[in-house]
Amino acid sequence: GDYSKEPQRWPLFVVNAEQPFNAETPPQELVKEFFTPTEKFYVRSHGPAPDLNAGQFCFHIGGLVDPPKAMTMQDLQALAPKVTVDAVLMCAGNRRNELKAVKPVKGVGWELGAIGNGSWGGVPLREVLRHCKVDLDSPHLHVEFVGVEDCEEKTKYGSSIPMCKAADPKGDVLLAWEMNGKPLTRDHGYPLRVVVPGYIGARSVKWLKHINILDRESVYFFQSRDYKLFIPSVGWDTVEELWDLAPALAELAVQSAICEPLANQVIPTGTAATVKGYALSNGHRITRVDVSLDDGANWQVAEILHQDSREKKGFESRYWSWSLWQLRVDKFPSPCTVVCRAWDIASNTQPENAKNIWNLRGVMNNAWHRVKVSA
Ligand code: MTE
Ligand code: MO
Repeated sequence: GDYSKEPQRWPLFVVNAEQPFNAETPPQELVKEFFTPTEKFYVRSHGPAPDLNAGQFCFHIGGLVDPPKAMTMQDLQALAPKVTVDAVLMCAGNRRNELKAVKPVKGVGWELGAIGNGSWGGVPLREVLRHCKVDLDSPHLHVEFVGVEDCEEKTKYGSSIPMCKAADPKGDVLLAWEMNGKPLTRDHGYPLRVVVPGYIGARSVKWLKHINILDRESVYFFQSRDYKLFIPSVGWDTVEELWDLAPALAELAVQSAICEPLANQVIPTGTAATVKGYALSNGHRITRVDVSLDDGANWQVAEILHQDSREKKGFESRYWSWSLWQLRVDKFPSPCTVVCRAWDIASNTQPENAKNIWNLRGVMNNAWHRVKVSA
């Protein structure tokens, strides 16, 4: 790939790979604001960042549509009123380094910052599908998205979601051209990307070029040979015949992490400090975040500071943003291990140990998050 025209980037990013660019937000920056500022929002790309011109851009809707259509940005913006959807994007590889610490895994290393909360502006995918007279009620159909760029995996970036998500008015899937009130930046998919709330970030295809209606899942690498979950006993020697049997990851699991204090931070014994972090689920409302200051022996309930408002949503199932939380501690019992775990409205909670959910691609780590604090 040609990396000579990459955009300017935020100097405080924790860069995990330069080419393609993979960078995460430092933990303490994540909990500063409910909406992650665009320039600080993690970037996960599989190839060079395309440099496209919105005025000349068009995308195509093909596959099981008759006739196939091409649309410009103007066509799209004229199709239906713009809506905004507030939603987290999180990479399935977020917190991969904790799995790596158990046993080596393949994939870009991430701490807990491959996540951000954005406000996305665009047109519901449902409106575009309806405009193309796609059968919205066919549960066997899948909607495939393909980006423009050539990935280091020697293929286009392609992925799909089931029609029942794509066409669901409560699924809030968006073809977005705005992020936090401004046009998308190059790193985040300018001029057009998909936003699939509640799903792993990999399904929110950037630099969207093709939408294909299929009667099967996408067979692109990122759907069929990546982003799948296996039992810890499966290694690279045994995985080959298992890829097609394992479902592609889609919905997120309940997740939370501690952003303050930082790992190995010094908090003098008996001084006051605040534990802060994020929590989210697959759209289910976060109902409780528990914090332990003694490695899980005793728990306290943290205060939820900010989450999607119920009045606005009117459902328990469209909390696509994260919840930010804190626990004020008057006298910190340092040295100690701080732990957090979240619960959602369906009483889903997180597994205790990363060891038991280790998998060879290092995805979907939502184990209790632990941070060691020194005295
Ligand atoms: N879309 C394209 N075209 N190319 C990519 O490399 N990466 C995916 C997804 N969409 C990717 C893509 C992955 S794995 C994630 S986690 C999110 O985009 C990251 O979105 P962001 O870089 O805007 O945070
Ligand atoms: Mo990702």
